[in-house]
Amino acid sequence: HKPIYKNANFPTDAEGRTYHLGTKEGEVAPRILSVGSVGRAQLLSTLLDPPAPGRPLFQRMSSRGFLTITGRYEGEPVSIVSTHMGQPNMDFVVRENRAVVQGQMAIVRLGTCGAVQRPAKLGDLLIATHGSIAIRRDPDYWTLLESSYEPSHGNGGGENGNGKGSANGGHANGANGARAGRKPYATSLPVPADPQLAALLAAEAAAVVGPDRVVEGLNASADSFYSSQGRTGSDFDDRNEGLLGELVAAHPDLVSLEMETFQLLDLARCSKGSIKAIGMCVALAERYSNAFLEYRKLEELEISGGTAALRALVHVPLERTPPAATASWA
Ligand code: R1P
Ligand code: URA
Repeated sequence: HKPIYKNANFPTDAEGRTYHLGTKEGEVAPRILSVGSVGRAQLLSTLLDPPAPGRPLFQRMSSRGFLTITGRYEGEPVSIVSTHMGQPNMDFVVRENRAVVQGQMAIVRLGTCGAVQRPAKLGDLLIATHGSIAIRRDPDYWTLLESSYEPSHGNGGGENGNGKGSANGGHANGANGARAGRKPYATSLPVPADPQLAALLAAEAAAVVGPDRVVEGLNASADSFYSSQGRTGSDFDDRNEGLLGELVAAHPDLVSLEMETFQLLDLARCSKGSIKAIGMCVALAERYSNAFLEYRKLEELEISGGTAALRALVHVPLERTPPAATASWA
């Protein structure tokens, strides 16, 4: 049957299930491991405590392909949620899980990423202890490159746009003025990670893989795998040849480049104290050498990272709220 959604502001169906993740109160634990793919969620669910008789793992795949698995790790309820890729998907995961969980939450992302500079190397676990910055392609930069562009209002095109027939020379100069100082890629200020969760995760990661394979620093989350991560090619006019160099020069502590951590940390920062969050990634690519990890090695690293993430999740203190009486894991 097709669900009927009520309330366009925050749609839920008649059972209280969210619109994209499809879960309701009682199905999701306050401690969440967010992973990029369904396969990683299924792989890491093998680390959970064996289901007790009469208490199987909870599993639900939503119509949009978000998989939620809820069970226990070291006796503590946890959920593993496949998040897919990019900031809008992380937005669904954080907001829709927040809506179906009572009390304080902890969310750890385990992803893959590019290692931006040494000492981070292939296969290392890179932890966003210093927080995350967002990198966004600014389409206005290209719009304003077109000489036919004509700002429709006095200064509608940007900070220096002079509009039609301006004193400094008509259409093209209007666009030039609007373009002044604009860069093809905009970077945000950093948002912080939860320091307690970061310290726990770093200690657990070092215990699992050894301290020389854990690197802490700043993360950058881009709005593309390609352009805004500085990947170059001839099909598009991306103007990103200098991007990686500029990022490293501006942020000497930058270690990882991927696509979701910023959104997680930004929403946690705006959660009125109700979400503690951190991101960790397996370095799948070395952006400084162009090496890419052999894919057959990834599973073992996902298990290592997942083990560290689950341990940190169950050990971080949360202000407790009794679970809903209907909780499948209660
Ligand atoms: C791109 O290939 C994807 O891999 C990284 C990026 O953040 C993006 O989601 O993370 P995941 O492996 O968690 O998906
Ligand atoms: N995921 C990304 O987003 N970038 C990389 O370089 C590798 C994985």
